[in-house]
Amino acid sequence: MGAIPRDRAIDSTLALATEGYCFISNRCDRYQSEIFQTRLLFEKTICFRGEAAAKVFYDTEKFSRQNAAPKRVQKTLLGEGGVQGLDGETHRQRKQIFMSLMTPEHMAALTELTRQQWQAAATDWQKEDQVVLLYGAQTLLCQAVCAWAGVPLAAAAVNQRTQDLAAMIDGSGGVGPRHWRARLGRQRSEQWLESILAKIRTHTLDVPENSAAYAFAWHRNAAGELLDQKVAAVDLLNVLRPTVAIARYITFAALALHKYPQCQQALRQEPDYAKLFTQEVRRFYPFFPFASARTRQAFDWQDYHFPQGVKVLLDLYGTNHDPHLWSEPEAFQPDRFRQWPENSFSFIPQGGGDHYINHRCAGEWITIRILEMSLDFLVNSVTYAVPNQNLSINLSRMPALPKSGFVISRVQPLD
Ligand code: HEM
Ligand code: MYR
Repeated sequence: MGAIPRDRAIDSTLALATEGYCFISNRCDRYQSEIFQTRLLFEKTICFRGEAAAKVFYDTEKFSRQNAAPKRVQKTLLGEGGVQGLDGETHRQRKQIFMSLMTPEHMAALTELTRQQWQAAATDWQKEDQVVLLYGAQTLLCQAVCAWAGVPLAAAAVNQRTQDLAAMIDGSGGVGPRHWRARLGRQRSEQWLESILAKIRTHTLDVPENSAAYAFAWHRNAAGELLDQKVAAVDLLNVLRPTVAIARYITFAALALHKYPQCQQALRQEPDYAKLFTQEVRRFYPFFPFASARTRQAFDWQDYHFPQGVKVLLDLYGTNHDPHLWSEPEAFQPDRFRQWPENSFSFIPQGGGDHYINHRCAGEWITIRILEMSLDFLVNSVTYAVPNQNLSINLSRMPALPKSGFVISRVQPLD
């Protein structure tokens, strides 16, 4: 057995805060090893990256998600009692509720609702001097996903609801005010959804049978029991919040269109180019840094021993930028996906493995569809200018964004 290389510092939490998305890769490079052990939040933690690491990380015999995410991330981004912390059969059944929403027809309905919102937004934006694309996209996605999910959203409430959902995402890796805004956003959002679920359950609100609100209100477990109302709210929120998070990918996509204008030409000329471009946006830009789990029992993997109950981080960003897997990983090249053999363990922006059995993102397919649709809209249905602004991305801030949120001006919808 080899020893897992050890990070020199007593605790590396501060280094994680300053190195952000590069924290794991920096140490892999430093120790010439795809795996190392460190201490984060005063807990021994094994970090690794790459295809082989992802394969073992998604072996459900070896890893558990119980008590895997830090409390502060549960209080903000994830919530407590939701699908992300479940294992085994309980996880599979809860995950199925999400996956049952992902039929091609139902996903197409969300894409269409989103297109309509884009159209309405672009018409409004004509009257504005400038629009921050991140905020605009968040708002239109919030409206589209609420309509899709059967969650009533009054026009007067759109801004507050959007801000609360966005705060949970933006504050997930933050401390101080960012963290507290995220907590408040979660508290208000959970209360809101609990009251909607209560109305559905008492038949004072009617929602379509194929909607997410209906699915979480009426799901029964093997014993015939409904979900606890708070847990149902947490998981309904697990549909709304991440759909609003797609605005961040849209912002990165707009940045890529601006930085690599030759891609605009390709997007107009080649119908399939949007697919390649979307994949490269998801590979290249920093979003979800790493996934966390705990070992169920002790086991040996490759040359290394993993003790029972140890915290393990799989580097999602680092695997997508792994020089062993990607040529010129720091170059934005949609064409690399032309001959790309589908692989659930080397390209993992939204987790790896199987969508039904593992914790891989339930919304990956709708993320791709909405991104492709939004790209098409930005390239073919609207014109805009990009004024001077700070577009730099700070990789030590998690989650990351272009600093300005991508400001656009002179928005003009095309007929
Ligand atoms: C899980 C990323 C959009 C619903 C995840 C995971 C990641 C991720 C990294 C965890 C993988 C793991 O733990 O192994 C993203 C990113 C998105 C996005 C970057 C871009 C906006 C969405 C959307 C939905 C969604 C639109 C809507 C349904 C979920 C759910 C889980 C999840 C329910 C938990 C799955 C489970 O624990 O089994 N996502 N996601 N996500 N995502 Fe997403
Ligand atoms: C979602 O809302 O579930 C989808 C996207 C959220 C991405 C947030 C990125 C997380 C930043 C740091 C958290 C540390 C995770 C252990």
